[in-house]
Amino acid sequence: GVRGPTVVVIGAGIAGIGAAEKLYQNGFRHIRILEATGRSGGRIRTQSFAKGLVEIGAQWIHGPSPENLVFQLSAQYNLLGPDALLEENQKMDVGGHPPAIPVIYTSSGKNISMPLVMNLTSLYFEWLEKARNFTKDTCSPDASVGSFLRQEILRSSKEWDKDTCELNLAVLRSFLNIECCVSGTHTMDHVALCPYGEYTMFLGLDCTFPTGFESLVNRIKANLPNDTVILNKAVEKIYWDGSFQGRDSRAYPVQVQCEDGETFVADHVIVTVPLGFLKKHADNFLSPPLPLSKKQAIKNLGFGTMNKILLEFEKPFWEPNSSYIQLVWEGGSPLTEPKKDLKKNWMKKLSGFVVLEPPAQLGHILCGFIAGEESEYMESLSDEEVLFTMTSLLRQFTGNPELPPPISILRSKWHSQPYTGGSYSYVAVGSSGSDIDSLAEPLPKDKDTAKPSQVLFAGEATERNFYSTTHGALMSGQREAQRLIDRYPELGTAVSKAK
Ligand code: 6YU
Repeated sequence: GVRGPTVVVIGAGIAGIGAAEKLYQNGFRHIRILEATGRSGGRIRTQSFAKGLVEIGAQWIHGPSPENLVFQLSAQYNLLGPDALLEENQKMDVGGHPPAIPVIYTSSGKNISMPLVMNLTSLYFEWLEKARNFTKDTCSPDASVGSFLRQEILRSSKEWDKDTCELNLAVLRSFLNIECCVSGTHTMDHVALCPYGEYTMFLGLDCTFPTGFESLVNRIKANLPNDTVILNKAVEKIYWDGSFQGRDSRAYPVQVQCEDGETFVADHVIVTVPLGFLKKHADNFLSPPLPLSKKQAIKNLGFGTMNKILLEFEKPFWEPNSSYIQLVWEGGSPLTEPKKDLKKNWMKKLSGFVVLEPPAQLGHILCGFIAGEESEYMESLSDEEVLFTMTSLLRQFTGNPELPPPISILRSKWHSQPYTGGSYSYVAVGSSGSDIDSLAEPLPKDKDTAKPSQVLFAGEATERNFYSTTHGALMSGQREAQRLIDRYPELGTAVSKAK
């Protein structure tokens, strides 16, 4: 026919915007992005706070080096500061954790010696490295990263005398609280051991965006015609394989139905909704329904919560040049799970505070990180309650009962966002990397050459080696765009002729 293919993209996060842009650059001219909320960017979200900008979602480019698509584009669009562009920083191997030396605060205000912390840190990193070396042939399918770490801790703890042991365990508990933030999970006991090493890290010292992470999304979006993204258009159901009424069903195989009743027909739809949304709606989101393999992948893969608590202070109480304040609760241990009474204990899951730079521009801001059920509980509290708890906590840890409270607070609440339902995905015990591949599989399967795929799946959770990141999300969007581009070679030819 003469009309070019019509593509509907669901979700205006970086996966959706990235997919649309790649299609557009390859000659596709009928593209719509339907976004449920009133903004694009999804889990990339920059907001004004204090005297500057802060990130409510993604914060760092993890592994900013030339292989990383997010780094590539951000550098190309001039969105990075001078440090990020230094070649030596792009070559740095930080193993997924920035090499910041933390300032440690303990719940009794007791000092922990630096050598003790350094020793434990290097032990802990050795264990994490070991955890990444398992494969499905070398470990039991129900093993978790948590159970593995516990075993290593138990082994080492036999060599510690009683006093050191208690303190070491308390410090290791706080490392685990950080790890829960990194994996976006309630406990590392939920994170599968065998596939842990499939997650791949690029070289490079993590960096941030002086003008906000969202400036990258806006820059990519600017390459699309103005009316491509339709906001406040939540999709309720996808009818595919011509399974809908009306004359359009003869011309188009897919119809997308929105919550407000509006419908859009398409040749292809790219679904980029978060795994957290799919977990709630997998049964009714498609007609015909999702195949069993996909439903199982959606159920079994992990999608937890990690939130930020941003606090602005009139004056910093921390030492100048501190970059990370780590909280150690004495009496805590990685060998036992924290107490269940969330009202009383939720704040003990807080792993610590990143000191946001540059202070001159921003004001004095600490960004707290908290994962799991405690983080979800925190979402149910009021700003006043959280501010009050943070003030008491900091007074306790600094040993200064007069410490002035923060002058303002801003929090993320990713678990309660109906179109997100958490922070990011992980490979949970009971699932494996092949579940990620099932999730990414288009419908009908691509191999069936008679029928081009109608429903394609992208988003952070569909990238087997780069899930939970912005670059993984962007790669997934481009991957699905490429799948369609390969189907319409004539469009690409038209573009290169026009050039
Ligand atoms: C990164 C980082 N980072 C912190 C926090 C969070 C995340 N990430 P989107 O959700 O963006 O878009 C989907 C859209 O669909 C959305 O707009 C919806 O509204 C819409 N939608 C849903 N339903 C719909 C419907 N029915 N109809 C229409 N529209 C609908 N990544 O690179 N650096 O520092 C962080 C961080 C608090 C919440 C992060 C970070 C994750 C990224 O933000 C995320 O992956 C992408 O933005 C997702 O893009 P998308 O397009 O797929 O979905 C070993 C090992 C361990 C593994 N983990 C290690 C890495 C640790 C991850 N880092 C986390 C750290 C921080 C601080």
